[in-house]
Amino acid sequence: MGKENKRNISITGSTEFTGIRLKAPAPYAAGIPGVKTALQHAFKEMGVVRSLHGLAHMNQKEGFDCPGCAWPDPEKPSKLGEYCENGAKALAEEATNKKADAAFFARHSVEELSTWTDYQIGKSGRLTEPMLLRPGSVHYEPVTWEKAFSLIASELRQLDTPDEGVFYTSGRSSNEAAFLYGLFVRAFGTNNMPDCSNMCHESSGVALSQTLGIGKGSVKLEDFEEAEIVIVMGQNPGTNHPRMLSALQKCKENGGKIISINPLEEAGLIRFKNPQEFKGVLASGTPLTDLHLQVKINQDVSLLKLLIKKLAALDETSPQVFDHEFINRYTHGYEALIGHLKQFSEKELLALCGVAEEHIDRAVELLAQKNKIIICWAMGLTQHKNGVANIKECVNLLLLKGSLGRPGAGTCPVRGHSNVQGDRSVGIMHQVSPELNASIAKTFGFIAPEKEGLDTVHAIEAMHQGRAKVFIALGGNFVSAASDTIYTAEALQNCKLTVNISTKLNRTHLTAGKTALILPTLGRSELDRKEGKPRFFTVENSMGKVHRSKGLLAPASDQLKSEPEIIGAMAHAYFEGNHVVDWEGLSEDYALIRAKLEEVITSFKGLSAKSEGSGFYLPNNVRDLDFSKLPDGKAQFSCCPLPDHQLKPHEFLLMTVRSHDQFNTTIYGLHDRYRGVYNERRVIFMHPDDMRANALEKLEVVHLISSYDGKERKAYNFLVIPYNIPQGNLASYFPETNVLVPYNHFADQSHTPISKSIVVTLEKASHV
Ligand SMILES: Nc1nc2c(c(=O)[nH]1)N[C@H]1C(S)=C(S)[C@@H](COP(=O)(O)OP(=O)(O)OC[C@H]3O[C@@H](n4cnc5c(=O)[nH]c(N)nc54)[C@H](O)[C@@H]3O)O[C@H]1N2
Ligand SMILES: Nc1nc2c(c(=O)[nH]1)N[C@H]1C(S)=C(S)[C@@H](COP(=O)(O)OP(=O)(O)OC[C@H]3O[C@@H](n4cnc5c(=O)[nH]c(N)nc54)[C@H](O)[C@@H]3O)O[C@H]1N2
Ligand code: SF4
Ligand SMILES: [Mo]
Repeated sequence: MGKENKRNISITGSTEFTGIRLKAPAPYAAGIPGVKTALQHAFKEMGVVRSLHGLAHMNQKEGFDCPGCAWPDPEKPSKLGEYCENGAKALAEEATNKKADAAFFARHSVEELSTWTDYQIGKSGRLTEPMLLRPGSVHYEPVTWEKAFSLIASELRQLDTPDEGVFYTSGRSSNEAAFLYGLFVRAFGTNNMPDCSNMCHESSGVALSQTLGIGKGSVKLEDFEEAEIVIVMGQNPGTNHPRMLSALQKCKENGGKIISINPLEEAGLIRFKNPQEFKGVLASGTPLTDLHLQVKINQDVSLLKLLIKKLAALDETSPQVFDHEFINRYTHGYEALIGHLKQFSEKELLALCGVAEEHIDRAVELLAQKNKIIICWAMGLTQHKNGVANIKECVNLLLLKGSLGRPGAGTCPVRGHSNVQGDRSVGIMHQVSPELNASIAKTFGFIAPEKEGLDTVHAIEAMHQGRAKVFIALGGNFVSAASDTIYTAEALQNCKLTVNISTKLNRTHLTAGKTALILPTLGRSELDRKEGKPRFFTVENSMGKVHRSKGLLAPASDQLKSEPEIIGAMAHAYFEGNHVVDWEGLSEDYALIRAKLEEVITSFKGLSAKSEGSGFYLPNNVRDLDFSKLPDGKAQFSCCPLPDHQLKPHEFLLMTVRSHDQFNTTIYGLHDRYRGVYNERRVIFMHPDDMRANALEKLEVVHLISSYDGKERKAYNFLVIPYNIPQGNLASYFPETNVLVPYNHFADQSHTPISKSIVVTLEKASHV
């Protein structure tokens, strides 16, 4: 805990059990239970009228973009409703009628709140007015907006260098808010802009930029209708991107095949009952996965190398297996890749990946015949030490098959937060972009800093070591989302000031710096009005399409400010009106922000007009097969080493995943319906043979221990559940297990924490 911070804060909250019930894992996704759960959540939090009003406008052209994930809306949204169970839950969470107001904070101290579970904290309701936590105090108290902004300005001015400030962003902010925030941080003088991407798809961004010249995916939604094969790797769409199942369903209906690659057999990938269709609710639904490759955790590179090696052998006898015309014309490094593969024996790769050879051969047979292939992936590939290599190996396969830049084929990194991709596009990044800086200088007349800033893991270290002293977050829940919870909490508590611009209370408000502010803001779904006129903003979906979003529900409180208003006022207070940018003017007029955004980032040219209706696609060089920015002007093959895990006996690889009832650190409920776990989150999924070998009974209580660089980290109280998972592998939920992830172990190049391959041992609770 920080030296001057004497508050007695529980970092992890309660570790008590909540009363587990187990059932068999679900045989299908969505259907009637999906609709029922969606409406139950919405009605309970928002009441019937507000729920129906909100849901009817979500993902509709004149409405607001779902605050859930980044999956795109179809061209013609259904009048029946264009949302899924989790979209409804996300809305219910945001548009709840409950309030965490001044009376709430007077009743509950931060010390008391810190002992609550994340579920209890989240259920306290919407933040309604700015709140201040004074040094030494344990109660947040109301503060005026004016005082809050002048406090921030004064703390920022007292820093020895702008690099002592850290400015985090979570991916729910609009393009307009994120652009303004990035502009302010650069005008302030630092590139310390860690963001949730650093913990998420950063590995995808790095791998795709290096191999294909753009850090984003290449497919459009309609490509799923034409794809012959869709590979879904390291992703659980049934829970995290539910409407992706409709796209997979269309692919199947058109004769496509689906291969899933995952240590778990996720229910959402087995069978789908589309609740938007009459037949989907009543009949047995669509079987989705044709072939499941049950890979061991972090052995995707071994698996992909094996598939490619076998395909290469077939290609020697029938050279149409690979697309040689494409390879010759568009790629670099083919010979090197084929040479590199000779280092590995099929037997070795087979043993490493743990998949049955007959399944591998079936996959090879399917892939050999087809060349319209889409690979979709998410956190199961990115959150490993070799996260970047995982994705480069996917690119290798697509390049060999010529599966890029043609209909029905391409890369599909499925993004998490609803505007995480847009935030990056408009300048939220810790790296320096000379083009962006030049554009800023031209448009605004100030010089943006040229020193690379801190990403998430390095920002934590800097705050812990006292090199950074003010932490400001535009959304998110930093302490629970980041790795090494206790170390990260200490880092925040070390700060002189922590500021959270938030919609809901979360643990980061409690692991506060010496002084802390909560600045409550409008959510996506809420009516944002200026002088009586409703305003809209823009977002970018997972497939690079930018469109408008306009909230319509009555705001949680009349004291809320929009994100651009908060950022503008903060900047205005800091510069005291002495700056080349008219911060106040910009923050009030989103059209003006858009006009400047178009000027600074040329791919957004025409934003104001083109974002109308279903929006517009940003340029994408892979779609045009233009690799001119890469070495040789070609797409790059990569020769990636195998992952290196030397596990000792009794050590396991643990992946930290999402339950069906959470959105990241927001816990909607305590069930994980598709995996058959009810009313409990402190569970650990384990292979029955591993349980026997370790003399563990079903529902026995264990503690999880990770040990890196001689430091032991412990997560207490987990119930063992026998599950269909590869031997030597374990699964549990985040954020409860983030205490185990060492902050200084992360992916090469992308610095994404290793949240999906943590080496752990188990300790029986009774032994303590
Ligand atoms: N309802 C809901 N929707 C969400 C979110 C949420 O929390 N709740 N979060 C949003 C965000 S920010 C994101 S980034 C996405 C996350 O979406 P996902 O990436 O689907 O989320 P995870 O639960 O982390 O699931 C990872 C999947 O990868 C598998 N996996 C783990 N390790 C490996 C591996 O080594 N190899 C392979 N092949 N598979 C592996 C796991 O079994 C699991 O199925 O979802 C977004 N949408
Ligand atoms: N172990 C482990 N750790 C992980 C992951 C994992 O798979 N395993 N996944 C990682 C991933 S992929 C991600 S993206 C990060 C997520 O990291 P974050 O984005 O930091 O976390 P969230 O839980 O999404 O943030 C929720 C909070 O955002 C605020 N909020 C919600 N909507 C809005 C809004 O419209 N505006 C503002 N200003 N605030 C809002 C609310 O106050 C809410 O409490 O976590 C990462 N951490
Ligand atoms: S798939 Fe994602 S964006 Fe679409 S409704 Fe569901 S949660 Fe919202
Ligand atoms: Mo994410």
